[in-house]
Amino acid sequence: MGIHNADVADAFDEIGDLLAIQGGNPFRIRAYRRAARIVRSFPKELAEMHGPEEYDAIPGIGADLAGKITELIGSGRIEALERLRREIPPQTRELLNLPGLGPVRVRALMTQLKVRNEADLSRALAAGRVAAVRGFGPGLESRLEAALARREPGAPRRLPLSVAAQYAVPLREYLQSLPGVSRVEVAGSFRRGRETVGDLDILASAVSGAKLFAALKRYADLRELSASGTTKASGILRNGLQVDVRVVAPKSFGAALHYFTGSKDHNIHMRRLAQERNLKLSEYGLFRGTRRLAGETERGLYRALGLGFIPPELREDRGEIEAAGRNALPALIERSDLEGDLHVHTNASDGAGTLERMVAAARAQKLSYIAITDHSKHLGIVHGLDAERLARQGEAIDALNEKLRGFTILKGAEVDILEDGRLALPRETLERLDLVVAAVHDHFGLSEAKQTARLLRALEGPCVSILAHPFGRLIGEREPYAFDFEKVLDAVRERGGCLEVNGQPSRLDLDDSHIKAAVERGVLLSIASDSHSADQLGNLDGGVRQARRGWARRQDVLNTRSVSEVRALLREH
Ligand code: DGT
Ligand code: CA
Ligand code: CA
Repeated sequence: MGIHNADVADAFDEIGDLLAIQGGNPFRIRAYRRAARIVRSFPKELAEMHGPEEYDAIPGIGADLAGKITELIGSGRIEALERLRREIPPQTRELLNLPGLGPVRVRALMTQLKVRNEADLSRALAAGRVAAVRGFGPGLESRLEAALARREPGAPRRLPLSVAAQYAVPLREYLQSLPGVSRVEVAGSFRRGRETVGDLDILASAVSGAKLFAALKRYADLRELSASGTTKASGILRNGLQVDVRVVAPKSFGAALHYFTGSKDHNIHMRRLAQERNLKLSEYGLFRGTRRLAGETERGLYRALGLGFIPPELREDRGEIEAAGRNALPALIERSDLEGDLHVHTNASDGAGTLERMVAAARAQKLSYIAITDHSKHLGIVHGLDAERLARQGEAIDALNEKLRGFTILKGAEVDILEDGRLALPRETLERLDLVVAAVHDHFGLSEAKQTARLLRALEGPCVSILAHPFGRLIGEREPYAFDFEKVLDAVRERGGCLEVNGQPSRLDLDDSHIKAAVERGVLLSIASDSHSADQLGNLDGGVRQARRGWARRQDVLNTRSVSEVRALLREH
């Protein structure tokens, strides 16, 4: 049985939740949550590494957690988690799935109202006792009532794209390697690069559907499979992800790939377009009467409708079909367009790699510059830099730049935006840097008006070049904070600044629709890896995918420019 990083992360999250329900040590709880986040987006499969010492070397994973990872990979279970599960009944744990209920609130319900399951909660709500519990207001009360009313047990959850990929990629490779299988594609939201995926839609071209399904039944990560006939099967992977598999004839492969890539809205619009031309579009092809005009390839299908090829990332019916009709599709940015990365950490703050190591990793990614942007000294960050240490890092960068050929390190910092919008480092310090990446790392719960004022104050000062992860969300974990995006866009544009598309798999922040809005307003983007170790430079791929979903072209992205152009733009700014 293969244990994937997502399984380790889920186990750590669950331990964190259960400890919190028990009122456990906040530092331990935080350590588990942090480890879960790190592991979930860790670019290498832990199961393929060499045990505890290597896990221990990952920043954020201590000896204790390294041991737990080893235990889970070796035995399929973590004894400490099993014990917690015995101590807290499953019905109580399920309360965590309700909106607004985290472990702290579940604990409050348990200790103050003796609520242990949904039935208890319904009774407490009906009796009007919940609003009186600390941290529960009337808003939350009515959300809980609504959620309990429409509750479907075991409702499916969406997985982050990066997690789904850990299952989808090996599954595709497995199917592709079977004899008699000529082509396999993962379609659906996965192919469109949506940040979360509801299920996997797999298309295959094979000599025998029956043989393919028989082989699929033997796939280790599959929990169950039900095939109906020889063209359709549905299964559930061990992590609960549903997989729909269809076997299609080569002459229909393009049409099927188009249909099952979606989105549904894109498909409906395309079908209407076909109808207007007295054609019929289906997953089997494009037809006039019974004559097949296209179907073997997607390109042929679009061409037969008078359209250029629409990249899957654009297929959301947000104007891409009209644009294709006017021959005005954007030439979307590609990974190879990136020349540098303007948000990289080292072990001077909370990263794992030395300066030299991060440079080597960036060169391996075919970049020609990076900006080192370690954290400013502020709460929450243990090793944040003050003016003094930042100056010393600057000297080290100068020295290394002397030695480097064909590569440049820019001096930067990731500076906290304080609650009132001031920056955590003084202006004189920041002015000595090549660029300043500013970010919100606390006080997420301010009102929209206050959060907007905070951001505007930071952006309107002379220092900030790039606003990092502008919404502060963590996918599936933390909602974006509230602020007036339009006002922030205007402020950034006026000052010639830049908004970040953070490529960390749990962030992907800006999201696609906000990227599109920024591009339409002519606001420059910085696609950044926000690397905390050498292997995280690969986050740039996810950032590029998200930027493509937001219609971004090469010219919309600052770090497609050469280092001298970037320097000139930053100076102007
Ligand atoms: P997901 O799985 O929720 O992340 O999103 P999708 O887009 O993968 O949706 P899914 O798995 O329900 O269906 C896969 C594709 O099949 C979808 O993108 C478009 C196509 N499709 C599904 N239902 C319909 C439909 O009712 N009409 C049309 N035209 N296409 C559909
Ligand atoms: Ca799907
Ligand atoms: Ca599906």
